[in-house]
Amino acid sequence: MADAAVKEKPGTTAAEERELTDGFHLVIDALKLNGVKTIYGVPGIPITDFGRMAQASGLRVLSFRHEQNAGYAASIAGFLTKKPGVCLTVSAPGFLNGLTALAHATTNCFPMIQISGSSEREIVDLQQGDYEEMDQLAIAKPLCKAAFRVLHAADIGIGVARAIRAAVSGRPGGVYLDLPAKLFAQVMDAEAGRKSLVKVIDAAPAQIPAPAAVKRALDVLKSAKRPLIILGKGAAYAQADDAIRALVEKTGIPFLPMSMAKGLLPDTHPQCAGAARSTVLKDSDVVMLIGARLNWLLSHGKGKTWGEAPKKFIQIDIEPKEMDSNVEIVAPVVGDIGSCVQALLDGLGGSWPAAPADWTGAVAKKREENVAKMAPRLMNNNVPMDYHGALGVLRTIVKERPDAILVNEGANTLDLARGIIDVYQPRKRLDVGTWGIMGIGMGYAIAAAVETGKPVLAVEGDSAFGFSGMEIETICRYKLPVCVVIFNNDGIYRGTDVNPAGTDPATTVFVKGSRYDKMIEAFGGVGMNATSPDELKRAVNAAMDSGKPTLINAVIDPAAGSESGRIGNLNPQSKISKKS
Ligand SMILES: Cc1ncc(C[n+]2csc(CCOP(=O)(O)OP(=O)(O)O)c2C)c(N)n1
Ligand SMILES: [Mg+2]
Repeated sequence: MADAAVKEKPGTTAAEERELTDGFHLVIDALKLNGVKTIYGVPGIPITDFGRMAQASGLRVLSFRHEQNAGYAASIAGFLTKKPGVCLTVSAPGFLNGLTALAHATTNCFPMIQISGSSEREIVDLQQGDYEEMDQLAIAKPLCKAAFRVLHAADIGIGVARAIRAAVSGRPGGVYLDLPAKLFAQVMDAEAGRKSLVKVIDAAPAQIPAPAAVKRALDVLKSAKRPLIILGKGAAYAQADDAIRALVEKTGIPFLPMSMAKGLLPDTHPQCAGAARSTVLKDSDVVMLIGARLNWLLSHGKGKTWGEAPKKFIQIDIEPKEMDSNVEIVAPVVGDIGSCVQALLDGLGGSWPAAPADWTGAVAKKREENVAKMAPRLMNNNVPMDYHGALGVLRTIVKERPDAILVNEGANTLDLARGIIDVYQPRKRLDVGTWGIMGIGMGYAIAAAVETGKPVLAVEGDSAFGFSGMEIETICRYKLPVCVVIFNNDGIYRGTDVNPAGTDPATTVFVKGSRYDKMIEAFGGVGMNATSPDELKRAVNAAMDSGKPTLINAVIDPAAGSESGRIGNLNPQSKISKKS
């Protein structure tokens, strides 16, 4: 579909051109005025020229191969920067492709704005069959935090401002901004246009917790015999790293980081209870949640995981509705994480009693036992590789390169990497998040490299990689320092399943012995095949040293994984053993 190129209009003088502006330029000016620097998207009608003009104006416009990956990139850009990541899509199909990522951003509380071109309102509303006809605003609405449509060029400034504020204020989330094709070409007086722009002031205002709520929380915490702090990705998002560390260290309470909160304090910190997870969840008596929700990832705060003993929950969250979502919260502290943690710190005073030594000692003992049990498995040099041998190598590499960003998805590849690879700095581990979604890999890797300038190590199940694999061309095109390691076990969970009917391959297996490394060579990247932990170590170190786009095919024993990784218990079970 060839779009019109940007051309000077015949018959207009330069002076006349200067006095006018249009929808294209107003959207660009509004985004730039509000500090947007990067747009992630896929071009096409009606936003091709918009992308060109945005790029010409100095915005970075990164073109992807599929909108979902551009959307995931925008979502994680939002997480990393506390500013809305912007994803740009074409009408109907492009819009829908991006929408999964927008819903994902909302679920994970990442600020993101999907800006989508859309077809002509008059025709869409009469359902007369326009090019890519769809009532996009109506479809987006239930899947995001807010959705807006702008019909007049004079409203672009306010529309962009509303989108930004909705995305980042309170609990962050995804926002949809619908821009029909006609809007882009609408012309208005340039001076009036400039005046119509809105610079959002204090887009995410601090939300200070009530002193009484802080005191209540501290009283509960003080009464604890076996306290535990759980850090969620909300805590990582807050960028209140020093205050959080001070609170943990001053109280001496063991802490458990959720997956994307790993590294807020190093996993090797003496108070880290990551390797004693089941013990601390079961045996704690007071649990303080900081930016973590009691959803499925924490077994809803009840049941076997949490043990028999009565438990009191303190919860720090910006969203009041989060309180009592699953179990009673005896001390809700509502406010932004930074303000809440600072208020708690201030309230500790100079004589806060250290967490009881019998409890911290028991947790430390359990942790050391578990770490010691794991250690020999991580040092194996088996061929074919198992997950532990391969991850043992990556664990050492991340320890030596703590500023690299680790992107991780898969089932076994995810669950085992989460447990094995220690993280040392905040916001260095990016993964499947609340939904356990496959497909975030390459989009996250691209945005992580672009937004932070740091090297990226993406550890991917072979199935997980397939969801966004074409973006290795994007990685090569923009010459990003991304090393992708594919844990190739010939399939989903395992590569050993057999279809009892003997016809097609089993549903969970792929082509055996695939060489994913060959794919990146097609785009000028470096491909390597690794069959042993030693080979894997050499290959990853070479890639990280070079900073060149690299894809390493790590051959994993097809029999090594388990069904659904660590969450096989969530699979429904058929009670009927055989159906004829
Ligand atoms: C969007 C999406 N589709 C499907 C799934 C179901 N699913 C969970 S893990 C997984 C792939 C696991 O295989 P792989 O990435 O190869 O990891 P392995 O366990 O083999 O190491 C799939 C398809 C999902 N989580 N998200
Ligand atoms: Mg696999």
